[in-house]
Amino acid sequence: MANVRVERRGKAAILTIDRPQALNALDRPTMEELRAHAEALNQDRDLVCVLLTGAGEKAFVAGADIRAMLDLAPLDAQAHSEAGHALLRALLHSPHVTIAAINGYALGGGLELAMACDLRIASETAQLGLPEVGLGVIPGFGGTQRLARLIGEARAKELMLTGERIPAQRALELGLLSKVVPKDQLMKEALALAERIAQNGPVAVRLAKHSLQRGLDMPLDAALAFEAACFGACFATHDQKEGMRAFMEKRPPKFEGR
Ligand code: DAK
Repeated sequence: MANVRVERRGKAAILTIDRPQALNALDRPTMEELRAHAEALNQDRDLVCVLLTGAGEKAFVAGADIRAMLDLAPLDAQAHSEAGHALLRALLHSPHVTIAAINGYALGGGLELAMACDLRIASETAQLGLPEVGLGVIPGFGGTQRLARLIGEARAKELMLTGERIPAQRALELGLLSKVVPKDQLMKEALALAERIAQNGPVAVRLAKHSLQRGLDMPLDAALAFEAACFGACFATHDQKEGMRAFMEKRPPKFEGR
């Protein structure tokens, strides 16, 4: 049975994780399905944004599937981990802007999945946390690294070492979310954000993301050199000429994504 649904809305695609019986927890088939969809969408040059959300009102993703992990043998756990990393790579290296629309619990692997997205907006009823230490494991899906990069070392350590859940409003204050909205507005707001991004030059959006994302893993000097190269690449595009000409001619630009 399919655990992930895909819908197109203009320049955006919505991936919905749909395993309500386990609060959308990620078992191996779901991770693989999600990766396959993400990889296919990565090839689609008409898209600008990919939204990720959970089915139902209760959960975005309540973590990796604990039942499925309980009795894993070490080699199976390794394969499980590799499947997880392949999924993260598909999201992290996406040419599109990835937006997590967090509609409920985003716990453990669920929060890690959301943190692998470029942007996160949540409904005011969402709760976020990394409860792994309470299960005798550590966050192994990027959580020990990405949370600190997003909200700073001290706050990340507090969240991760207590394993506590925090409400969306607190996550907003910490800088983990960019917006919190009433739950019936979540998809509307996420799609509006996607639409706003899609009005810009598609190549510039892709290169801006690429420059920021790759630059985070480099020393500042190298990152600035990379930024300069990406800036230069913009000047090989039709959209740079069009964007600047449209400004001079006081009209809206007609971007072509080339
Ligand atoms: N796994 C499996 N089933 C889950 C689940 C999960 N993470 N979360 C919920 N469920 C299931 C429950 O077992 C229950 O099933 P039945 O008993 O009805 O069969 C059903 O969903 C409804 O859940 P509850 O009855 O518990 O609902 P409540 O409203 O009372 O509580 C809750 C909601 C979200 C607070 C609670 O369900 C909960 O605490 N869930 C577990 C949250 C959690 O600890 N998540 C972290 C899991 S560890 C990696 C990849 C990923 C990871 C690590 C490495 N690699 C690639 C290396 C990630 C690890 C984790 O995420």
